[in-house]
Amino acid sequence: MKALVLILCTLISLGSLCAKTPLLAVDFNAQGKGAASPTMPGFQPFDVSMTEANGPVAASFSPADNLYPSQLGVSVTTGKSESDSGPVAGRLCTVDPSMANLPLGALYYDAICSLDGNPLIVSITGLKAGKKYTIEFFSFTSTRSGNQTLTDITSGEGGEFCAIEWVKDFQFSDSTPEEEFSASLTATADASGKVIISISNKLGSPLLSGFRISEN
Ligand SMILES: [Ca+2]
Repeated sequence: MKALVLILCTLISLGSLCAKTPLLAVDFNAQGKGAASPTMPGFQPFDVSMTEANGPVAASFSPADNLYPSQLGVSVTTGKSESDSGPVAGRLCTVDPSMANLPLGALYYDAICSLDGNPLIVSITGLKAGKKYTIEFFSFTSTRSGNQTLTDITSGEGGEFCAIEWVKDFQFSDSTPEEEFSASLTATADASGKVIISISNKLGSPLLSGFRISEN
């Protein structure tokens, strides 16, 4: 009986680990023409101008964990490194109305985009040095198909990677899984508490609708 209770407790604690509250969830919102989509509940807005801007564009956010002493910084640019100054902009994304059936469907109405076809470089600062994090990325637009690879380049070299692939005229239904247009990878923060992710798209310029980051 004791052993059974022990096993149950272990399973419950493992389950709660998996369901950890994200440290930060960001919804990129295109601002400037027409109406930007509402911010997905549970996410914080990162407003991006529809006008072309040289990166990095940056914003800071309060982490959902008071053990973090400072704000988390998020910056996005295009090129090969976080300090490159390629052009980025917010873009409204046309989505199938049935996408609203997805639990995170509201994320996909706009995105931050690379305008020159080079990879989007996303850096997140204010993390714990040497700590592992899981980052979930969300991307979709029905104006064009995408085949994106997301690579951890925190160390300066290509580390762990994941992929998001979509077809522009995909019809959504109640049974479309949430993870259909998302992918996640594990990244370890460097000595300064930073992770850097590179997003490339075989079918055109890469885009990112939003992301969530959680401690492992
Ligand atoms: Ca948005």
